[in-house]
Amino acid sequence: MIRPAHKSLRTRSQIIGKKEIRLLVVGSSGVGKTTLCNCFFEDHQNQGEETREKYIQIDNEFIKISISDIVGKQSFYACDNPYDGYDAILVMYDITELKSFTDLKTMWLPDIFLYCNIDTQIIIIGNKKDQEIDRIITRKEAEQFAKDRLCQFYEISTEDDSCQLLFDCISRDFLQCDIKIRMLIVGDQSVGKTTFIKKFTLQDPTGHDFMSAITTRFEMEKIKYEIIMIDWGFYNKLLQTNPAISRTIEAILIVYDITNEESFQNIHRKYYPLINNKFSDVTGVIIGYKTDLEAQRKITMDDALTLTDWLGYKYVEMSSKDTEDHSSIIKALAHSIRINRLKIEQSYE
Ligand SMILES: Nc1nc2c(ncn2[C@@H]2O[C@H](COP(=O)(O)OP(=O)(O)OP(=O)(O)O)[C@@H](O)[C@H]2O)c(=O)[nH]1
Ligand SMILES: [Mg+2]
Repeated sequence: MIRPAHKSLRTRSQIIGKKEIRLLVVGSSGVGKTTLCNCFFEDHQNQGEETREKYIQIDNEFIKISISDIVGKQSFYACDNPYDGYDAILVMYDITELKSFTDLKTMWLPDIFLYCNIDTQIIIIGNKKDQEIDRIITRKEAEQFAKDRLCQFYEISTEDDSCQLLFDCISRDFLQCDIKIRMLIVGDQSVGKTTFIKKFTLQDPTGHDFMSAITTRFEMEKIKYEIIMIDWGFYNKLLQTNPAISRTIEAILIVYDITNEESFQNIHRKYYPLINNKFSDVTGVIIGYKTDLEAQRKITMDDALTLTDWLGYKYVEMSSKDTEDHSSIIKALAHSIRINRLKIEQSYE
């Protein structure tokens, strides 16, 4: 019986300036887990050992990579939560074996979504791409499958150098960020959510069909942050493929238009009940948008503050016409989430 993951269980090495990456490789029998580990450790005799470590050099930095292979299901499930404490979980299937992909969909991923730490990167890996002739799972299908679940995706073969490349990509990715935070943005149509994301990320989300998660990175006090901003429409889509998605969201931004009364009423009529039911201890921020249209303002600052105080959320007002970008609010949020994580970590020590 796996111990249910508490939201506060997080990967320790994700906290700050890590020099160690902890990986777990899972997947059905015969997909190539042990071969992949042996390939990385350049030890082709090993029949499987729980955890092995190796230092690799990326640019001028040495980082320790530790990889845990599942050796026997009994010992794997004997611990409280076998998915706890990893920076990334590599979920493997064999591109020539349908059952290994079905197992990944129905067995491995649902468990991982439910029990892994909230900032663990889940990486789907299709192995044995050298056996193209026997391929059953197309690259396109698996790639889309991973994308719809916010997972990374690689196809490899342990017979060529693609597995070394895989570890190189994973390491570089981790060196680029110390902390990953998922935020959800909600609000009525046309209140300015897309514009807000655009101003903040300096990217154009319209190209993403508005059903998207947009990733942006910044550095603050020498800490590298990665923010994954998820739109409400995409969140509902994610919910179908990963019912445990809500536990990975640490902040919610509710946007309304100060000239549109209904968009304000919907905060407590529509969005607050949804959030209150589905998310626990998220940081909430309400954003009064379009302040450049002061003459048409319907919601006074006092009305907004009364509501936000009552809900226990922070309140800010802004406009897309503001000269600075919108990063200050996101940076303040990210900072308070990091402090909160540190407090939780300390309480575990
Ligand atoms: N053609 C090909 N064969 C591979 C590849 N990777 C692994 N294999 C073979 O697949 C078989 C199973 O590999 P293992 O690494 O033992 O699989 P595993 O996932 O560790 O399996 P269990 O430990 O039983 O769960 C072995 O015969 C490997 O040689 C690959 O990329 N291409
Ligand atoms: Mg094995």
